[in-house]
Parts: sequence; structure tokens; C-alpha cells
Amino acid sequence: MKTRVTELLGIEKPIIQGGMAWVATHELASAVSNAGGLGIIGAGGASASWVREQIQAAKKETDRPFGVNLMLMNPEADDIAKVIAEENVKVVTTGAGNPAKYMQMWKEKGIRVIPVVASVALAKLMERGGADAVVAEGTESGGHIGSQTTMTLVPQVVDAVEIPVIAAGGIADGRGFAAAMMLGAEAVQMGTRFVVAKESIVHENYKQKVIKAKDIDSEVTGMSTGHPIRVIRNKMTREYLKKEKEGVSLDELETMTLGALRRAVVEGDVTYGSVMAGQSAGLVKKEETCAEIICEIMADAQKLLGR
Ligand code: TUI
Repeated sequence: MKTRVTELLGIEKPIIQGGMAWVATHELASAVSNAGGLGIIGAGGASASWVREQIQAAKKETDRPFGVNLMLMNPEADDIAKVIAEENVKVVTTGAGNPAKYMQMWKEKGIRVIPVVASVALAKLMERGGADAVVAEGTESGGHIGSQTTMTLVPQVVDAVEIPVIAAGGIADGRGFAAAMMLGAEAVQMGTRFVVAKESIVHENYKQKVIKAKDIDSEVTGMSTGHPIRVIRNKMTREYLKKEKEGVSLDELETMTLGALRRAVVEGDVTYGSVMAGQSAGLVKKEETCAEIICEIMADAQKLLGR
């Protein structure tokens, strides 16, 4: 299936893997790219040297394009932005902020820049700043989220910008893919479905938590701190939300979440760790390879779209 996004990125299938902190390592990214999508290494809160090692490892595992996601709240964001430019990564996506200050450096290197946005205003700003495409991410997504749903955000962003739009948030199968195309998107980005991919290095407990999750099992922590994060409900979220309601200090809330994602992903602590996942967790039923996931979605979507 050809779209402006497959042409722009030099990929076969318009499926992009979300740049999930701790989860989106070179193993997952190269598997997605080798399956014809766009794999992404998630810099998350990691150091610039870790990101460089991950890029170099991915280059050995695939000769297809892959990208890096720069989480803009990372204290080392400036250094990571330079590593991305130095290593000649083909594509960069950004999250949790405005990447304007890095845009020129990346564009000069010929890197495709795709900011993740949660509003029409930021999408327009990014287009004016030279973005090649945007990911319009709805509140159904896991992790750090905005407030608009995918169903309403995607067509509004499509109407507001000329550059291609990639839909994200709540998409986990061929039906979601086809629906996104109907909204005017030219590719989708998926995170949660790839969390349970065979090539994903996340702890088995985390994968099982996603697989077992039902429609209503995610919750949003941090509404009051300005950092809303969608996670699967557990003891940590219950305590967090109780404290948040009681109005405890931001410091205390931040301490509860600090390192919590690593605890869940790496150590498998799904009771007190932060199990970030989107509302689509209810659609994710089993562990499969990235190639199986991508082939199934494309086949189902093509039937639905009548091609
Ligand atoms: O970035 C994401 N999702 C993420 S980042 C992340 S790591 C993290 N861990 C702990 C605390 C905070 C983050 C986990 N999940 N998605 C892309 C995204 N970007 N969603 C929403 C936004 C966004 C929000 C506000 C983009 C820009 C923005 O404001 C723009 C401005 O002008 O500052």
C-alpha cells in the first residue's frame, strides 16, 4: 500500500512503531523495519550514549530505514538530538514537547522529522517549522497523552495541514488501520500491540498484563501534575490516584512514579511499577512476531478497504 508516508520514509507498509521509553529498543525497532514498517528506537529518559549504542546495534540488524524518538523532557535531549544528527538516522519522531530548536540541525542532515502532536495548533506550528509529517496522537494512547480522541483529532489535523498525517491512539488491528485511513491518515503508529511482540524485550509479566487487560483497565495518572500518563490499573495507580485526590505535593507524586516504568518493563514489577499501555490493550490478545502483526493488519485492512 503506497501513501505519501511510505514514499517519504522509503518503507513498504504504512505502519510505524511507537517510540516507547524502555520498550522500543533496537531489537524491536529492527524487527519492525525488517517486516516492512518503520521501527523506532525510543530514547525515553535514557542517556545520549545509550541512544548511540542502540542506533549502532540497529544498523547491524537491518539495512532498512528506522527512526529514533526523542522524548523532549529528557534532560539530555540536546545531546541526543546531536547523536541523531551525527549517526545519520533516517527519521526522527519527537514527543512530549516542541522540537523547534532542533529542526534546522536535523533538516540540514536530510533527516525526516515527524513530531508527535496532540493538538491542531501544534500540528500547524510544526508544519510551518519544516516538519515532513506529523503523528496526531489521541488520548487513547499509552504513556504521556493529550486530551483529544483519535477520532476527532486526526481529521481536524488532516484539514489543518498539507503534510501527511499519521494516526496514533487506539489503533491495534486492521479495523483501526482502515478507520484511520478513512479519517485521512496516510499511516498509523502503534505502540501497545508491539509491546507484546515476540521481539519486544519487555518482561513477561508486563506482556501478560497487557494481554489480560480489558477495555476499562487503563487509568490516567498525573492529571493534576500536568503530565497525564495512561497506564494499566494496579496497586500503584490506586495509591497514586488516592493521593492525587487528597492533593499531596507534586514532589511526593513524582517520587511515586520515578523509575516506575523501568521497574515494570525490566524487573516485571507490574504491581507497583508503571505499566504504560493504551486503551487498545483490550484488543491485544497474544504474543506474535512483528512480521505476523504487520501482515495480519495489512491483510485485514486491505479487505476492509476493498483493495
Ligand atoms: O511522548 C509521548 N508519550 C510518552 S513519552 C513517555 S516517557 C515519560 N515518562 C514519564 C513522564 C513523562 C514522560 C511516555 N509516553 N507521546 C507523544 C505526545 N506528545 N503526546 C502528547 C504530546 C505532547 C504534549 C504536549 C506534545 C506537545 C505538547 O506540548 C507542546 C508544547 O508546546 O510544549
